[in-house]
Amino acid sequence: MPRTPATKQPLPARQAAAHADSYRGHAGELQQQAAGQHPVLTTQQGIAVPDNQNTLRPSPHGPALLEDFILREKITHFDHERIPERVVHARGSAAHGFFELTHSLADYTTARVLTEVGTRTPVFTRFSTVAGGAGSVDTPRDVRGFAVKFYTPEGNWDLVGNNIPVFFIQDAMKFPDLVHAVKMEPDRAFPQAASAHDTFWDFISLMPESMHMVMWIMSDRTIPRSLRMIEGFGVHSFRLVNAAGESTFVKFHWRPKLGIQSTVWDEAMKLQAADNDFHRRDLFEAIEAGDYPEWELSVQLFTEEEAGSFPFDHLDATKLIPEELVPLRPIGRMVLNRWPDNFFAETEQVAFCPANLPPGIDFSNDPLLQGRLFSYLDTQLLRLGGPNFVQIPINAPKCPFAHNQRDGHMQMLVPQGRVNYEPSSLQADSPRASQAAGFRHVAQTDEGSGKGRIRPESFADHYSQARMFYRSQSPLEQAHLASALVFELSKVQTLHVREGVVGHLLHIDTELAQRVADGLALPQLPPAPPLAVPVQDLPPSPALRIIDRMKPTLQGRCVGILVADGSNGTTVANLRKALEKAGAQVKIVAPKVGGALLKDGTQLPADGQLAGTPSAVFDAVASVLSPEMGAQLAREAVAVDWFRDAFGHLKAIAACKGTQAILQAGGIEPDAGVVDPADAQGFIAAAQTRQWAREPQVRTLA
Ligand code: HDE
Repeated sequence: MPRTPATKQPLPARQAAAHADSYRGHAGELQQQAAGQHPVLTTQQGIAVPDNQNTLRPSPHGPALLEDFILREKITHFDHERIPERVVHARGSAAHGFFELTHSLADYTTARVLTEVGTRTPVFTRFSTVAGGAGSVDTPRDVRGFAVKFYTPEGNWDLVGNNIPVFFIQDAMKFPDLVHAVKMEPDRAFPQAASAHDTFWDFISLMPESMHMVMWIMSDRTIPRSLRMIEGFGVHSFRLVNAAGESTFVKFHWRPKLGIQSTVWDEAMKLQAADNDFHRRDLFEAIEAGDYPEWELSVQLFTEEEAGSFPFDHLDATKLIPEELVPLRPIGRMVLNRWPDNFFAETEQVAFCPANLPPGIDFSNDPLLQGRLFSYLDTQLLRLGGPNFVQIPINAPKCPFAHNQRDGHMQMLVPQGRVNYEPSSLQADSPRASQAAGFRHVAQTDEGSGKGRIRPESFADHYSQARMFYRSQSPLEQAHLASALVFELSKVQTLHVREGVVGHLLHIDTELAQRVADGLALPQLPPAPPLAVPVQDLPPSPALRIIDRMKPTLQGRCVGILVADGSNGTTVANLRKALEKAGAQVKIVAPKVGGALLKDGTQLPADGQLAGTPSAVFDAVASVLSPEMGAQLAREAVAVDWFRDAFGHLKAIAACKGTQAILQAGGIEPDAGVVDPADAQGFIAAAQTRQWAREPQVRTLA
C-alpha cells in the first residue's frame, strides 16, 4: 500500500470521484464560455477521451498507471513538439497573400507568373531577423529576411531575399564562419540577437569584402519601424529566359507601399523592452484590421554586354546596381491579406529554397548564390525531418505534380500503381520528362583557365560601393551610421579589433573614420589595411537614402492618446476622429487598463495601461489631461518618460495645457513638433513625419 502523508488522508472512493467531477465541472464551466458545438475530444487514433484533466490511477493517491494510453500519447506528442530552429533567420513572422502582375515580361521570360498580366498568384511571405533564436526579440539591429514563395502554375518559385541589396561575403565557403561569428559566442552563449560583440567584429575586421554590407547594417535600414515598411531585394543577379532561349540578367526589388521607415536607435532599444513581438504584433494587427500591407515588385534588367560596362562585377553579391545606372521597372504588386491559421504548421514549417525556380527564370554564376542552391534543401532535410517535407501543405505546390520519388519518413501520399521508375512501359499514365515544358538552363560557354579555388579579379574592389553608400546618405543618416559603429565597437572588448574596423573605414571616408575614432576615444587613427585595387569615386545614389523616402502620411501608423480621470471627452473624440480620418490607428492609454472616467461622466476604456505601453510603440502621441491629473502624473516617472521618449524619438506630440507639468518635469522645451490637441490638423501634419530638425537638440550627432 502506498503511504499517505498524515495531512493527506485518502478520500473514500465516492468522495474522490465527486472531487474529480467537481474539478472537471469547474473546467467545464470555464469552457462553457466558448459558444458552439464542441466535437468530442479524441486521441490521435480517434478514441474518445473520457477525462482530459486526471491521470488514470488505481486509487486517489496512487501512482499513475502505465496503462494510461491517453496520458502517454498526450505527453509523448508534447515531448516531440519542438523541431530544430533555423540555424539563421530563426525568428520570423509570415502571412498569406497574392502577387498580381501588372506589366508583362513576355519579351524576356516564359515564366507565366511574369507574363500573365492580371493573374493573382498565391504567395506566402516570411520576414525574419537573422542572428537571434526563434524566441528572441523582433527589433534588434539586424538584417531582415524577406522570403516569398510564389505558388505558380509551373511550380513553386522562392524569391529568398533580404531587406538589404548586398551581402557580407562573396563566396558561400565563408558563410558558416560569418554565422558562427555573429551568433552568440560559443563559450558564454551571449549576446543573443546582437552583432555588437567581439567575434562578429573580429571576423568583419578581417573581411574587407564585408565593408559595403557593414555600411548598410550600421544604417537605419536594420532598425525598421515595421515589417510593412521595409524594402526587399533578391540580392543576386538572376537570369530571365525567353521563348527564343535568349537570356537577360535581372535583379528583383520589393518596395513598400507605405514607404520606408525606420526607428531611431534609442527607440529600437526601448522597443526591445516594451514588446518582444513588436513587428509580429504590428503585422498581425494590420492584417486583422484589413489594412493589408503591400509591396511593388520591380526589376532591373540588363544584358551581358551592359554588365561588362559596369564599374563592378554584377555576379559579386557585395555590389548593387544603382537605380541611376539601371532604372527599376515596376511589374506587379504583392498584397498580404491573411494571417496563417497556425504558426507552427505554416510559418515554422515553411521551407524556402533559392533553387526553386519555374522555367523562364535561371540562376547566375554568382558564387554565393551557387552555394545557397545546395544549402537550403540540405538544412531542411534536417530541420523538417526527411525528404517528404514538400508534402507539408505550406510547402506543397498548388499546380499538378507527378514524380517517382517514393517512401521515406512521414510519407503522406498514397501513390498508385506498379510503376515508380522510368523508363517504363507498364503504365500509361506514368510521368515523363518534357523538353517543351521542362526547366531550361541557359547554355553558357565558359572557357575558363582550369579548375581551382578561384576568385575573379573583378571581385577585388571592396570599398568603392561602401563609399558610394556612405556619401549618398543625408547628414543625419551619416551621423546615425557613425553612432551605430561607435555603439557596436564600444561593446567590443578587444582594442585591436576596434582599431582594425576603423582602419577599413579610412578607405571608405576619412571623416567617418575620424568620427568613429573620436567616439571610441582612440588616441590616434590606426593604419588603413593595404588596398588590392584603388578605391573609385562612384557617383552618389540618392535612392539609397531613407529619411527622404518616408511617406508623409498617417496611413499604417499608430497614435497613442493618453487620458486619465477627468479628461475632456470631446477633445479626445474630435482628435481621434480626425486621426482616423487621416488613416491612423488610434490607441487610448490610461493609468489603469479599465480606462478613465471622463469629465462628462462617461467611462473611456483603454487599449493599454500607461506602465505597459510606452510611447516607443507609437508613431506620435497626444494627451488630454485635466490640470489635476497632469500635476499628479508629473510625479510618475513612467508618464514623464512617455513624453521624454516621444520627444527624444523625434515624434510629434499633441499636449494639452494639463500636460505642461509633465513636459516640464521631463525638461522638454516644446518645438514645432509639439502642438495643442485641439489643433488636430496641425498635429496630423506634424505626425506624418519625424521631427528631424529636433535631433541635434536631443542627442550629440557624432
Ligand atoms: Fe540564407 N539560409 N544563406 N541568405 N536565408 C537560410 O535556410 C545560406 C543568404 C535567407 O524565412 C537557411 O531553411 C547560405 C543571402 C532568408 O525560412 C540556410 C548563404 C540571402 C532565409 C541558409 C546564405 C539569404 C535564409 C537557414 C551564403 C539574401 C530565411 C534555414 C551562401 C539574398 C528563409 C533555411 C525563411 C535561410 C543558407 C546567404 C536570405 C542555412 C549558405 C545572400 C530570407 O540554408
